[in-house]
Amino acid sequence: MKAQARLAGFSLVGVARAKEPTGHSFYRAWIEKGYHGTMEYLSNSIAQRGDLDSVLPGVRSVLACAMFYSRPARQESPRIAQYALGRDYHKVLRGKLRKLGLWLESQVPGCVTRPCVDSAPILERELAQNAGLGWFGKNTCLINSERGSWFVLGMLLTTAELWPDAPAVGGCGSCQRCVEACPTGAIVHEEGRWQVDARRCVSYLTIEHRGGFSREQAAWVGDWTFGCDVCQEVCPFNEPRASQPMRSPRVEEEGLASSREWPSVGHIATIEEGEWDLLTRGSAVRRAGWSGLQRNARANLENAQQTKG
Ligand code: B12
Ligand code: SF4
Repeated sequence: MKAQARLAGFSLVGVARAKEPTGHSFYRAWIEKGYHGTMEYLSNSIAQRGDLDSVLPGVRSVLACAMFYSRPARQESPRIAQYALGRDYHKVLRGKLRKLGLWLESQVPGCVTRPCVDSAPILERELAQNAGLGWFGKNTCLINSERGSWFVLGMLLTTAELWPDAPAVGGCGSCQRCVEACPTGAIVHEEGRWQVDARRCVSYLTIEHRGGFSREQAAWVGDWTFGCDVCQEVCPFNEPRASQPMRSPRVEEEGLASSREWPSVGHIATIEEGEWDLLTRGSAVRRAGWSGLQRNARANLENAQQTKG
């Protein structure tokens, strides 16, 4: 199964038992504090996220897969998070997981599989940690000790019993680079755990937040037009290493790494709906919506003006 997943282009692959997540009470407390902002799909699915059986009845195992997407150069203007520069990873990963699922179903007659990339109510990072892929950093990203955190995750849930891996162990030690570099102070330490108050997170504001920005929110966004990579850029585990490529082998041919041509921030601030539609087709950037992307670019322009003034 793992060999098949590697052939499909995944760099990290592991198996976790489908058990009740230990971080579920933490998840609930995070929601109760309102840290999810307006992401109602998170607050509407608290119970489901503690019960994998509600996503796939009879589930026994989870195949956790990671694909790396790091690029040689960042996209500066418009400033867009690296994961979103190529083809929408949801589509790329889901297609691969679906094929892996069909393969497993052919090997284990009667078993059922379900591919999940973000959309299903599951705690992907905890499952991936249990499958040995990486551990939770202070920025809450999953970090692999050898290869860093520039990866996206996909899960294949299955009723088949697969041999589980050992959970990943590791930690940031005394390093606080991400906490200090976060432009909005979104990474906080409460109840003995590091967590992200999404309401202050630039990634949330530019991707998930709906409606206009308050003055404070507009200033927080800075020059980011979509997403934010700051807490990963400063992470020492993400320093490029010759021995460990920061991209998965199939990333280029899948289009996950290829950049499209982005118009200027000024252009995006007033982009027509039809042009936005063409520009963001098949891209994760579409998630911000037409008015959301315009709003982000307008905030970028205002912030640039203020810096000049
Ligand atoms: C909502 C969401 C967001 C929100 C909230 C982020 C957050 N930190 O929670 C926002 C919009 C801000 C966001 C931003 C980003 N996201 Co996001 N996001 C998600 C999503 C859909 C749910 C995450 C969630 O449940 N959050 C709630 C909090 C409470 O959960 P948590 O932080 O995972 O908390 C767990 C741990 O704290 C754990 N825990 C704590 N201590 C301990 C101890 C032990 C022993 C154990 C077992 C567990 C444990 O318990 C909690 C529950 O499991 C996941 C996909 C998914 N379905 O999981 C992607 C996901 C986490 N995001 C991802 C990415 C790539 C990003 C960005 C990097 C994108 C960008 N460049 O802009 C940023 C990173 C910002 C950051 N520092 O977190 C990737 C992460 C890959 C990785 N290497 O970690 C995921 C997995 C999507 C994917 N399929 O690849 N995201
Ligand atoms: S993504 Fe940006 S704003 Fe969000 S926690 Fe990381 S550094 Fe802070």
